[in-house]
Amino acid sequence: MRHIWRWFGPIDKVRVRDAAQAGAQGIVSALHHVPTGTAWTNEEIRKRQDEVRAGGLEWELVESIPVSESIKTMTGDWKAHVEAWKESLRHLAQAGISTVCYNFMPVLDWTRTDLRWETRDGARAMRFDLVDFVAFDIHVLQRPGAAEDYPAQLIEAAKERFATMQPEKIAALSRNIGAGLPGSADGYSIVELRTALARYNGIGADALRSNLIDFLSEVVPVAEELDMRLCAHGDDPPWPLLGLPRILSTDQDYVKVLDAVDCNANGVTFCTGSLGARPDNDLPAMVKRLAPRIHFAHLRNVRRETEGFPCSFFEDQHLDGNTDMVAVIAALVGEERRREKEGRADRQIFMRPDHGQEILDDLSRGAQPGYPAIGRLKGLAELRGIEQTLSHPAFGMK
Ligand code: DNO
Repeated sequence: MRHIWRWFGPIDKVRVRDAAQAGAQGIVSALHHVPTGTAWTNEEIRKRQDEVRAGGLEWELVESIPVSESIKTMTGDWKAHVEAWKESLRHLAQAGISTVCYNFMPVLDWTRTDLRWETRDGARAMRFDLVDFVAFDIHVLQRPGAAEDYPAQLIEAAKERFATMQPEKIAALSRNIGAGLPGSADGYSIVELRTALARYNGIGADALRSNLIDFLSEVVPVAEELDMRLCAHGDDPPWPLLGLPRILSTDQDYVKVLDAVDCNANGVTFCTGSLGARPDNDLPAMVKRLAPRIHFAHLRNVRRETEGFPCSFFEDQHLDGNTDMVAVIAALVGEERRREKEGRADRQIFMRPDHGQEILDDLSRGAQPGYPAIGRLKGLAELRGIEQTLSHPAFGMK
C-alpha cells in the first residue's frame, strides 16, 4: 500500500516533516479554507503543493472536496456547485493529483460526543456515547419527534444523564456534535443546526441515494476523462443521526451506488473505523467484495461498548478494538496482488493510519482532535509491520 498522512495545511500543529519522520510516503490534504461550492483554483492548489513539498513530501490525494448541502438536497445553487466540483477536478488533474475522497453524509460529517476521553492508561481517545448523544438530540437540540427514534430505556437514561449535565458539558457536546470535527465542511450553532435539518424534511434514504447517483452521473464521467478516481467515504457512525438518512453504512449500500455508476472512477474510501462501529459489518468480507473499487483505505479500530447499534464506542488503538485488522490488511494486500496480475496502473492502494490516540507528547501539543503525531506514528508503524509481514515470501502469501 502507499502510506500517506493527513495534513490539514499550515494550521496543522503536526508538520509535514513530522509525517515524513513517522514513515509516511505522501500527504493527503484539502483546501479547507475555500468555501464549499466554490472551485479550487490552480493558484491555491499550487500553493498547497509547495507547502507540502517544503516538508519533503508530495500532495498525492485529496480528502475531501466537500459536497454542499445544496447538492445533497438538490436545491438552491446545486447546479453551480456541481460545476464548481468538476472545475476543481480539472484543476487537480492539471496539478497531477488524481484521487479524490468525498462523503455524502447529510449535515454532519463524522460525529463524536467526546474528543479527549481519558483511557485507562491516561491516553486520550475520541468517543461516541450514545446516551450523551440522545440527551443532546432530545433535550438540547429539542428536535421534533426525536423521542420516536429511540427505545424507552435509552430515553430514560438520556433524561437522567441530562439532569446531571453541567453547562460546560452541554456546551462541549453542542460544539462537538454541531460545530463539526476536523475536515468537516460546515459548523452549526443549535439554531443553524435546526435549520439545516429542516432542509431534509421529506428526504429519506432513497431520495438521498438518488441525489448521490445523480451527482455521480455528473462528476464521474469528468473524472474518467481526466483519468481520476473518486472514492466515497462511509458514514461515521454508520447509522442515521438526528433523523437524517445515511446511505453509505453497509456493504449493500456501497454495492447499490457502485452498480448505479459502474466504472472504476466511481470508487470507495474504505474506512474501517467508520464501518466498524456496526457489529453486522464484517469488514474483511466487505473489503473482499468491494476490493476492485477501493482506492483509499482508512485504517483504525473502534471498540464497541454496548450491544447492537446504534451503540457507544471509542477509538481504540489500531490493533485493538473489534476489527480484525490483520484480516483487513491481508484482504487489501491480496487485492493489490490481483491488480498487479491484471496489469492495472492503479495497483497500489492508498492507505492512511486513521486517527490515533493522544499519547506521550501528543498530550501537550494540541493537534487537531483525532490527528496527533505520535498516536498516528504508532498506528502507522503497527499497520505497516503487518503489511510487510504478510507480504514477506517467508510468510507464504502469494
Ligand atoms: C474523520 C474523517 C472524515 C473524512 C470525511 C471524508 O477523521 O475520516 O472527516 O475525512 O468524511 O470526506
